[in-house]
Amino acid sequence: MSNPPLPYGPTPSTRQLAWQRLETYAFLHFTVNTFTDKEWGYGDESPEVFNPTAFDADQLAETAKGAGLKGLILTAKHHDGFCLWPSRYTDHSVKASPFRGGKGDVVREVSEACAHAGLRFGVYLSPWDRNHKYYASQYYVAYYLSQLEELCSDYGPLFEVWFDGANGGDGYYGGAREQRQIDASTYYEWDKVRALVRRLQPNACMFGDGGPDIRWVGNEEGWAGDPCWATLNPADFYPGHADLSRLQHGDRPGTDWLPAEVDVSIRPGWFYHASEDARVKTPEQLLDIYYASVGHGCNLLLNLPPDRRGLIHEADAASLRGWRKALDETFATNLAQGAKLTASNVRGGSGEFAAEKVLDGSTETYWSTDDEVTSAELVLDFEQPLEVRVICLREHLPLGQRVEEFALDAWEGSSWRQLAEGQSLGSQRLLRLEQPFTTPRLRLRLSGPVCPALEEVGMY
Ligand code: FUL
Repeated sequence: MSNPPLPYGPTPSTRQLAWQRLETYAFLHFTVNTFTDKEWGYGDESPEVFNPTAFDADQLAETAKGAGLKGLILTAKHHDGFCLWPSRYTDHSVKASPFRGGKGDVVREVSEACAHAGLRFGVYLSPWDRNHKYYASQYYVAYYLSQLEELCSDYGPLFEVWFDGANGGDGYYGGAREQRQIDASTYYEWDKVRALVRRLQPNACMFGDGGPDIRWVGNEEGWAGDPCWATLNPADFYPGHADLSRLQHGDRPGTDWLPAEVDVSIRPGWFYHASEDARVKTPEQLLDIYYASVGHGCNLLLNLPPDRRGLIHEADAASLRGWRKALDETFATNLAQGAKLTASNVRGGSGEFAAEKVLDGSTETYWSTDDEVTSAELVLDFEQPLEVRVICLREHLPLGQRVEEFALDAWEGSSWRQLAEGQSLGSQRLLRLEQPFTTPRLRLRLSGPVCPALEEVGMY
C-alpha cells in the first residue's frame, strides 16, 4: 500500500487481532460444584462426588459449534481446587473420582473434542484455591505455576488463558478451615505467571482484570459500556482489583490496547443447578446480550454449564438454536452491497483507499481520507429504498481506534433524519434500530483526532 495513514495510539498485537475475530465462544463451568449444587466450593468436597454419568465432550463441542461459537474455555480448576485433569502435583483431582474409574482426564477430552470440531480451546485456572494446604504461602505459588505449566504443555494450542480475580478468604485449606488473606497485587507473582504462558503458548491471549491481553468488562450481566474503547491504562489494575466503570468503558486515550471480553452465563449461576432449568436465558435475551457485547466491539464468552450427566442441557441447547437462527436470519445478506458510495474525501484521491473498500468484505482494505481530513462523510445510495434494521461499522484495527464520534442519517425525501450517534466504533459497532427504517439513502458522519480508516459497512 502506498502512503497508508500512520497508526494512532496503541494498536493490537497479532494474537489480539486473531482473538478479536473470534467474536463469540463458550465457557464451561464444571467441577464438584455441579454435583454439590454450589457456586463456590469450600475446598473440602470429596473427589468422589465428581461423577458425571454420561460425559460427552463431543456433545459439548458440537452444541457450541452449532450455535456458531468458535471455542471453549474450561474451568480446569475452580476456587474449590478440584482438578479436572490428573495433575502430577495433587491427588485432589479426577484421579480420585469415579469418573472413568479414576483414569479420566476432562481437560484432555474437551481439548480433543475441540480439535475435532475445529474449535479453539482455552483454560481457566483459578488462582484462589480453597483446598490447598499451603494456599497463601510461597509454596502454593510454585504449585500454581507447576499446574499452569502442565496445562500449557500437555493440551495442544490454547487460544486463551483465564485468570479469575476472586479471592474470598475463607476455605478448607487442607483442614485448617480458616480465613487466609493474600495481597493479590504481589502474591501470585504475575510476571512469572505471564512469562510462563508467553513461553509455552505464545499465541494465547491472557485474560485478567487488567489484561495483559484482554480485560474484563466489569460486570457479569452481558453488556459493555457505551462507549467501550479497546484501550486502557492498566498500570493500577491486577486480577481482583480494578475500577469497574473504567473496565466497562475503557480509557481514552489509553496506554495499552486491551479490548474487553463480556463473560455471562446462559443461566443465573455459573454452574449447573437443576433448579435453574426453567431460567435459561431466552433467544431474545441472548440477542440483547450479543448486541450489547459483540455489538460494542467486545468478544462474548457465553457460559454453558454441563449438567450432572456431563452434557449441555436440552433447555440450554434449545435456546442456543433459537439465538443462532435469529442471528443467521439477520446477518444473512449485507443489503449495502451494490450501493453507490460517495465519500466527502478519499485519501490521495485514488482507488486504494476508496469508499468502495468498505463493501469488499476484506479485513485488509479500508476507506480513508487525507491526513488533514479528520471529519468525513460517506453517503450510500440504494437502487431501491432499503429497509434497514441493523447497521454494522468496523474500523481497521491495525491502525488503532481512530473514530471518536459517529452519526448515521437517513434521507427522508427532502432532509436528513438522524437515526443513531455515538463515540466508539472499534472492532465493530452494531446499531440496532428500534424501528426498521426504509430509505433510499444513508449518510455516515465520522470524526476523530486523525483521519478515519473504516474497514467495513454492513446493513441488515
Ligand atoms: C468469578 C468466579 O468467582 C465465578 O465463580 C465465575 O468463575 C466467574 C466467571 O468469575 O470471579
